[in-house]
Amino acid sequence: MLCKLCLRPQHGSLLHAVAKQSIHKLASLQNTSSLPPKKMQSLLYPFSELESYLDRSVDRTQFQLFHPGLEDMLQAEKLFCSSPSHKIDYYTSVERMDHAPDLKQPEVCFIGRSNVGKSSLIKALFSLTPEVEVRVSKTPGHTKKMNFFRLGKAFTIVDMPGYGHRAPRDFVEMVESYLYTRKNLVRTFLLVDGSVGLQKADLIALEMCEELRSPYVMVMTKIDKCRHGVLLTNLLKLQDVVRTQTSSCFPQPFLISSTSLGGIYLLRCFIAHVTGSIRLRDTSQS
Ligand SMILES: Nc1nc2c(ncn2[C@@H]2O[C@H](COP(=O)(O)OP(=O)(O)OP(=O)(O)O)[C@@H](O)[C@H]2O)c(=O)[nH]1
Ligand SMILES: [Mg+2]
Repeated sequence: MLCKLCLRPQHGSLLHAVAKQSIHKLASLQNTSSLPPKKMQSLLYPFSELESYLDRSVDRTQFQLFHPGLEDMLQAEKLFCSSPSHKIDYYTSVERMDHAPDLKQPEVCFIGRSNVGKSSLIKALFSLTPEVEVRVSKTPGHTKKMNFFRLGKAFTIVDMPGYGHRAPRDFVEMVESYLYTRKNLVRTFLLVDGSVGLQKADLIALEMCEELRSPYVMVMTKIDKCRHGVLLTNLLKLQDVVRTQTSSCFPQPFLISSTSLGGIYLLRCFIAHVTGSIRLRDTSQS
């Protein structure tokens, strides 16, 4: 029998499938436990690596408000593993809000400039289920539609087209009307490129989120791409804007690398928490 994808004998097709869907070696928390403690700590809590560069006078609390333990993160991780009773799948893509699926479960969405790493981040969240296809690209403006992914009956994740360079023509129509009207939306994640820091377009998006008055969270992406000093400077500037210019934004920005998976376990746990899918052991940390 021939594989439909590569027209090789079936054992070849199996190899093809395995190669195409290979799991990142650090996709699960269990695999990170074999790492040296300091490395594991920085993958789980990326801020810990930057902390030593901070002046003693800087208050660290705002950077560690959400600081769950390993057990909470393990509980959250289960929601990102597909099983017969908890199927994770791509559901649909739409260009217009009136075509959006009528889903009842809580929803979270990812917005940000084109190329900031929205689709890559979602792909990293789904690194335990590589069969769920999330398309990423070097070319800005790749995601043209709103893409819905279901995690069983627990919650939905929505990947949005980016704003800025090569954004789809009807971006505003599509994304703004989603943000203004989506009833089951519980959190918006606004992504900023950690290696370049806040840009003018990001501040416009931030203003829009403020206008909406619904809860949102800042995420710094691509933290593997720049030196610690640059990242820390960009993080402090962002945190300052969040502290002084926002009222609906969660005070703690999340740090993410979709390449190393740094910060992914913490973000999985936060999503599971805000969608009401897990109960944290120590609620003082939420
Ligand atoms: N080094 C590094 N590169 C990243 C990271 N996240 C994304 N990238 C790269 O950034 C580029 C854009 O990534 P996408 O995830 O497609 O960006 P997007 O925000 O979905 O872009 P649009 O769909 O165009 O809005 C790709 O070349 C990714 O490989 C990261 O954490 N680290
Ligand atoms: Mg995309």
